[in-house]
Amino acid sequence: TNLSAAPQPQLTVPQFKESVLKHLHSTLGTYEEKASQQAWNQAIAAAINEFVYDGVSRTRKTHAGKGTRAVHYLSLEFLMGRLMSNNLQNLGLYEIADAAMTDLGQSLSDILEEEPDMALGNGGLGRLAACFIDSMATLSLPAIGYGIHYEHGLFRQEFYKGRQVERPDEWREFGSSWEICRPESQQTVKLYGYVETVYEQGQSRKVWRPSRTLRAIPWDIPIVGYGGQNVNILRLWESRADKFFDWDVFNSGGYLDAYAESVQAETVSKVLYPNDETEAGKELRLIQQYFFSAASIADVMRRYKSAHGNDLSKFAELNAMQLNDTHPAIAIPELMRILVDEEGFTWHDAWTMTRATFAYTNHTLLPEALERWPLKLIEKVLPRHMEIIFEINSRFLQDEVEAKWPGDDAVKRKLSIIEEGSAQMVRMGNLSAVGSHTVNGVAQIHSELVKKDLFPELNALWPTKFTNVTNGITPRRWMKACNPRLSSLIEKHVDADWPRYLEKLSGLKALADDAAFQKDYMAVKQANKEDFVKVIRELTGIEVSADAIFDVQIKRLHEYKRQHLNLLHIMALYRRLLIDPNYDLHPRVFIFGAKAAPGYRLAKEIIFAINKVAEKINNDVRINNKLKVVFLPNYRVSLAEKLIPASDVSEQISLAGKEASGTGNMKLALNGAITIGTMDGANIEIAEEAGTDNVVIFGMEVDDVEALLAKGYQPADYYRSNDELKAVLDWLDGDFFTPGEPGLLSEVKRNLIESDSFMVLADFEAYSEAQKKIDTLYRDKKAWARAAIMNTASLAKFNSDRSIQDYAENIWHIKAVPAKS
Ligand code: 26W
Repeated sequence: TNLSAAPQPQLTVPQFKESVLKHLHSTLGTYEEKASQQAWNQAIAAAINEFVYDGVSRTRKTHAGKGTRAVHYLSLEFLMGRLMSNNLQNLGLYEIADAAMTDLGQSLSDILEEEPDMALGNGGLGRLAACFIDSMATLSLPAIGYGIHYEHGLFRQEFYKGRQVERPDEWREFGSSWEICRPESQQTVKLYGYVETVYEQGQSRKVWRPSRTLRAIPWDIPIVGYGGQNVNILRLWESRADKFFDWDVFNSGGYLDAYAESVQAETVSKVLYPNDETEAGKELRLIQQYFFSAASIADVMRRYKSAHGNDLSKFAELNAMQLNDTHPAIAIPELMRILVDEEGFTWHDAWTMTRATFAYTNHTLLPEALERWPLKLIEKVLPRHMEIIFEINSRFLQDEVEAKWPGDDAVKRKLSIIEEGSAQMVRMGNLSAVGSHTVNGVAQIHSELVKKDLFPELNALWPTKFTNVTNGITPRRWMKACNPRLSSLIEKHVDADWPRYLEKLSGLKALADDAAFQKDYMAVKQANKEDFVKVIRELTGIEVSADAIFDVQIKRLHEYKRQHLNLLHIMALYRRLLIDPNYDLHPRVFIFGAKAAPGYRLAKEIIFAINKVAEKINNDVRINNKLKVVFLPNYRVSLAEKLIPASDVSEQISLAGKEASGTGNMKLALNGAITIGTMDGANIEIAEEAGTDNVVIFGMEVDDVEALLAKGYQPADYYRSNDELKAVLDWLDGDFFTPGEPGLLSEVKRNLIESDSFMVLADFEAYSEAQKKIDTLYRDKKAWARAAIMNTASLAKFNSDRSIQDYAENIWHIKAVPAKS
């Protein structure tokens, strides 16, 4: 086998030890006997950074003045998690560091736990951006990620009497080892004010007179590609006041007033909005979007001009910008403003350049998640941008829509970037689609629905604009680093460069029926589960057995994801066990991890219901430990890395048509969990790749959902006609799960019977049958092992390197530029 492609360590154990001690002494100002775990962590980071920074410089030098097209990935979220073990793995230093720390009488794995997660994202979209920048660096692509340097990332979740409580996330309280501040690259961002028309030489032009200025300070996070050849940058902008302290006000005695402006300016990058899939329409959020879009474009401009001078004619040729959903869509009128107002381009030329620069990824079809901003708000905060949006819209409607559908006002109303109504709104999805050369969805079915349901007319207008790029995950973090046992086993059978070329795992297919390999593979799963039993004990005090099936649903809490379908089935199992203590059930542990948006009432009620049902079941001696329910608090990247390798069953049970892709489904399947899922998002493609025998698919498909909706969905019919379903729903009404306090869980029941927007009741029976198949399959040890191995062996398609290769070739048109050694 070819072992050469695995990253080669660039120093020995004694050298690494020496470096860590050097930094402990001269960077941290402490010594072996005194150092805290945190100090050790920082010293190791400093030792690693010697390589990382070298890579940053080599990559920069390689790109400087090279004149190759680069991509700029604009995202309001980057859910990075921890960086240390990943950086060690990608530099080929993990084993070296492990041995060095053991020599020093320390435990590397304990020290790794000191690192707080960088939780600068909500869920799927943010984690996707993090996997993507790993792949861009690994593929040696000239690429920069741009985002916001939030002081507080996604809230920390606690449970109090079963209810979610949000606490501030303090990831940077004591600084962060990985970021480099680059004050020399700061930018200013302007806001508010008015637009003036200036007449000179018989010509008129528009001049924006902003009334506020923010400073944008860049913090760079180095992104180490696998093998360490290229090190790219994630550039996160922090907001500061232009003049952070008003001395005149201070001298006249207004000490607190003197700080007022800086406090206001700093709120812009203060906190990540914790909403996943609902648009709140808050002024500060719009300012966040503009702040980082404008700073990023200014940064790209500055870099272009320093390399190529003031002639911008090659700007679009050399720069691609990807919009991660519509959150940075305001970048489109911002680039137009710079080209037309500041650089003197004609509208036509500026528009050609802008469209050649931007591409847009859609991540959701849920109407409540499609961003719409009140026109009045944009007018107030960004008056010139509002004018530009009007101009983009009127030209689009007159030149393109009118040409295709002459005289059709209905289609104009539907396609207009401005939505008419009592309050006019700007549709950011329409703006993004009109201003981009390519629009993509994130899984095959989702991309089809983008064309068919979201933008059917735009697709008719521009049939080649819409495309698909199925999501992916980085196998470095989601296998190599998080599942060392399975990685070692894999390495005994396939080439060592599998983390780069995941298709090499298909070599394992030949071993899927091999008794010895099955035994080794399942022993890895068992050991991972035994480790996780301890995690569950530490986090919740609940005792579970590693011999039970670990059935896992980890994702944001949302009705469309249907955690409550899972709950109803758990209650049904519990009821069967109470009715018949001999009910034949393989012991099962249902594990949940999920945060709810703080303002999402029903989501919080579902968390509460799961916690109350869990409490009752976990303490009921009658069921003989056959059933346990664990809701892990504060689900996050670092917890996912521990849980996924220990999972047997992957719950992917969204209502068909609603989950754009899902990426947790890929992580779990790669690590050998069997999917129980609907024909939705990437589940469909996972079933295709792993084989339909190796996943359990159930429930309505998109067509069935549409048909049921057309016929008129009556959830109460299902309630009345299914005795078990009726019994478990009625159970929520009494005080069985909330002793002495009847009715606390009634809202969940009421919602399901009266509205059930995501058809939980309609899919209950099919789900219940699918769960029986899981139970039966698990008892057949060989069949289960085979199916799990087939999943691990077949997931190459979901390597985020493949997704990024696809973007690079078909959307960005950029090529690899490997950094010189
Ligand atoms: C403005 C409020 C808001 C905030 C975030 C609306 C929508 C979002 C995101 C688009 C939500 C999100 O994370 N979507 C998920 O994106 C993943 C990556 O493509 C997909 O795998 C998930 O299916 C999709 O729900």
